[in-house]
Amino acid sequence: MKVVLIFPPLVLKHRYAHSVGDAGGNLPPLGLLYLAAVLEKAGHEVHIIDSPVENLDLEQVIERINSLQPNFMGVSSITSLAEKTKSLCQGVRKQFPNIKIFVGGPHPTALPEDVLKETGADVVIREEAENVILDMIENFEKYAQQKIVDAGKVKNLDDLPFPARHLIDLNRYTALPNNYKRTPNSIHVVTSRGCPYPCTFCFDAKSGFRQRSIPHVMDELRHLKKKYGAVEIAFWDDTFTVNRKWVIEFCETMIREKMNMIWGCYSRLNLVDAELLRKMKEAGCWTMFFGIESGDQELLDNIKKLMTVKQLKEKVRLVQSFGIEIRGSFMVGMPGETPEKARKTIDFAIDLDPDYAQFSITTPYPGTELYKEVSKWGTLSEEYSEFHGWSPVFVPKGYKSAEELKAINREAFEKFYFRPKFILKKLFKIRSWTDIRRYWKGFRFVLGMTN
Ligand code: B12
Ligand code: SF4
Repeated sequence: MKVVLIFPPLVLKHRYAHSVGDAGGNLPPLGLLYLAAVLEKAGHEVHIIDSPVENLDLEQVIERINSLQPNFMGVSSITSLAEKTKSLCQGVRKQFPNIKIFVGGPHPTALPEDVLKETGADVVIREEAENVILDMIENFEKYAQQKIVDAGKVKNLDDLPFPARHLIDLNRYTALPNNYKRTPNSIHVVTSRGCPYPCTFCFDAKSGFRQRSIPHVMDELRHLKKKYGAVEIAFWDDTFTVNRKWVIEFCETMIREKMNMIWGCYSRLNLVDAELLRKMKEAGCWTMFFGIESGDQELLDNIKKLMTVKQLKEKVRLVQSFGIEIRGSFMVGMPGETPEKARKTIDFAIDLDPDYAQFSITTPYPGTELYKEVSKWGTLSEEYSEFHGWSPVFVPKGYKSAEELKAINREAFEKFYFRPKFILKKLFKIRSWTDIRRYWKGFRFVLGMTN
């Protein structure tokens, strides 16, 4: 069978709600590449259309489908792309009625009935589709009768083949400027899925943590080094350090095997300590992303952060003492927030002084606890195309308007980045042309966010 798997069109300006220059920040669509690998292993022909990266609009995607004439089309959807997913499915259904259509990804997982109705797809698959995709392609009628299929979670991640990266041009993917050091074409890997924590705004809260074995991950890293010359890896696990013992062993293996790769990861501040950080640094870790969220205890409690402001500060200082760069993520427009409380968060960010800070606007995605209880905290827009983290779709009761929240978001970027201390620190860190290029891109990104 011929299967085409698609990520719908999305331009950078819409994704960030501001003009951010050529910031980069595209990563290979790992979910689709895993599904492709499962199908290819069984002998099916798979094509990937990653519209944002290939700069395709809906018409061009449909032209591509026309030239490919697949038997099946699978579309990946997130909330901000619900409308685009609908137009794509309806357009293809109209022009090519013989193509069987299925959709999946976070948004269809959260609202399967709505997505089924709007898109007119034959099948909506919830959750991790590797569990069912092959059987669905080979026994489609059974699934078409069921319409909504719950694939559940993949229990043993070692059973999965490596993502089919050969189906895309990796050179087209460039990381955000604060996310690479040696080469913009940083390659990303996921060693675990799910997160055991309960943050109310997060789509992956309490999603059942599972991790690959170290030999399985090392095999993938060796393959990436050999085939693509990978010298830098970004681990995009939700929370890389949930299993401390695993991380220590992994680091020891990286050191023992002299992998000579530098890497970064996402983590939680309660899940790092001195010994762990020392090992990570020794094994090549140079940057970590932490959700810090707020400098106000009440706001942290409202989202079930399970940490105190004091703990957050102590742990940030600890990571800084190891010379690992910190990308701190803060939120504005949190449940219970007022502009005064948001300013407390901005001051906290400045006091912590991470290497980079992002101030996203709280977005209660369907499927999250916050989405379910949102009326308790404020008002929510139904304009799904704006659900990407940079538009004030949710206005807490403590704000007069969405405009007021937008202004606080701008203020946060301005106050954090346009500080002489921050600018000087960056200038002193310049070591190469790569640094100059990425700081320039980063500067244009911040300028965009403050306009
Ligand atoms: C890596 C990542 C990115 C990367 C790569 C995105 C990509 N193209 O894959 C980058 C940095 C580019 C990115 C950008 C954005 N992201 Co993002 N991202 C993630 C992250 C952290 C991991 C995704 C991942 O690779 N998981 C591992 C793979 C194996 O799982 P998966 O992608 O979910 O795919 C599985 C299932 O979902 C399903 N599936 C997925 N697609 C399809 C398609 C079909 C047909 C089927 C049947 C099944 C299926 O099967 C897959 C295999 O099990 C998730 C959080 C998370 N843990 O899921 C957020 C997440 C997906 N991102 C999110 C958002 C909001 C965005 C942005 C809009 C943010 C922004 N404004 O910049 C943009 C969108 C632009 C874009 N091109 O995606 C939200 C989506 C929430 C929502 N309901 O909309 C998430 C859930 C994070 C969150 N805030 O909670 N993201
Ligand atoms: S925000 Fe981070 S720690 Fe909290 S549930 Fe989501 S992935 Fe886990």
